[in-house]
Amino acid sequence: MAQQFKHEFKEITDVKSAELKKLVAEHGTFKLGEITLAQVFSGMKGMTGMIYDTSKLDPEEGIRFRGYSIPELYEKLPKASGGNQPLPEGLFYLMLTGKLPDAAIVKAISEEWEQRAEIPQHVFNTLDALPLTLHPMTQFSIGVLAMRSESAFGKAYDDGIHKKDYWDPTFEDCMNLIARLPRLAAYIYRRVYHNGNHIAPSKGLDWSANFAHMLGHDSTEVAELLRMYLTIHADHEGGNVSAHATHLVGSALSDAYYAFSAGMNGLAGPLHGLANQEVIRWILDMQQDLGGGLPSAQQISDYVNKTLAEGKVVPGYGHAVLRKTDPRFTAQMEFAKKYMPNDDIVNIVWRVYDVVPDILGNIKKIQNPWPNVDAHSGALLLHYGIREYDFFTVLFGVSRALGVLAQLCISRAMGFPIERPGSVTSEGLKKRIEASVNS
Ligand code: HAX
Repeated sequence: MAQQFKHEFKEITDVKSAELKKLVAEHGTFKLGEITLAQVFSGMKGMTGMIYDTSKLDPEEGIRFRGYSIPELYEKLPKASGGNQPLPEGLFYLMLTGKLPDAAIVKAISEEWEQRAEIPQHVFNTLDALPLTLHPMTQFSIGVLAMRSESAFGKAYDDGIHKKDYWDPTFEDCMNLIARLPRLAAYIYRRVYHNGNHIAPSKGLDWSANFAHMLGHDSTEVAELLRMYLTIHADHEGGNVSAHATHLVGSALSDAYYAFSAGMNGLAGPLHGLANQEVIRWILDMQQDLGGGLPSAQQISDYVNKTLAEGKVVPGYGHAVLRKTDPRFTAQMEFAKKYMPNDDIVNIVWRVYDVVPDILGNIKKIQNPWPNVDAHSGALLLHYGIREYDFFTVLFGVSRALGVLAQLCISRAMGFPIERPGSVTSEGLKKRIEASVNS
């Protein structure tokens, strides 16, 4: 299957690549926008600076993967037998090829990843040498780098591979890495929180169900939760920190291990993926401060104002691009309504959602007062007893691999060049503006 799938990907990408090269040759001076000083100062917001095919984010509608919204994915992607959640294997195929998979392809990808999932012993030894107190995201990134001993691209490059063939070992590395991430993540989880009592992978399960099993959860509901979780976190167009970091590092012909590890170091920031642990920490702290139970709307409002007065952000709210409630938040809310409508923490999440947008919406500088993906995810995990919130960003990272590594395959196959934007010094900027004002 791998060979067939790989060649299908290459054929599709060759056609796209030829189209793109023609576009650039014929319309290379086409303007995609102008860059203002305010944009540069705001972290390059709204500046289009790369081609990224796997997904596109609309500020009002939210994410679309190859044109499909989350509700559309629910309708069109194959599901596990008896399940309602899309299988992330199918999303990977869609992101890579732009085509909707059928159940046979999804099953074949599950089987392929199962076969590729073995991790060399030295990776476990490396992890075992780390302090248990080291943040799981740091362990995850180190584990990914330790797996670089297996880099097909690194070896092929040393052996003098022709540049037209770079895509092939990149594809192999991405498939291997994705296949191994659940095992790596579960190893870290069991090592840190379950006395190193590890659980071996099981045969014949899909990628998410096997991950749930290795974490210590064999119920259908947790498998379904992970199928949903690993699907909705997979990609968020190219400009977010984890996607862009992976893309940037990959553009130097660093292999998938280097590039993905860089992306994970970005995901570990509290303004990005780490927000999922911060949300739960914030909710539990609030609950503790208030003596437990379900806080009232007024109590939540007071706690939000206290958080803001202390110069902190309200985690799980706001977004650099989105301007409405994140559809990934809504997908999780639907899941919770179905499986755990009476859960205490879930109900706090919903009550926070009733209160926070009004407060943040009244603060002029805040562009988006609505919840993002991280506002809900932790509550679902807590419900099933996965309470170690320091670990939550690792789960996000396993999912994010699908999007950023699909794009890495595409970028290599398209022969994208090294990224090298320009910069300006503060003094140089002042001089340029003075010269322009005085001219
Ligand atoms: N609470 C308090 N202040 C907030 C805020 C929030 N939730 N969201 C934005 N602001 C503040 C910003 O800190 C900024 O203040 P300063 O000018 O004083 O620095 C101001 O409002 C303008 O910010 P913005 O233009 O609305 O938003 P940015 O694009 O700068 O930042 C962030 C977007 C997501 C980083 C921001 O909304 C935030 O910090 N949110 C809380 C952390 C969070 O949930 N992060 C996860 C985002 C989704 C994601 O990547 N998931 O992985």
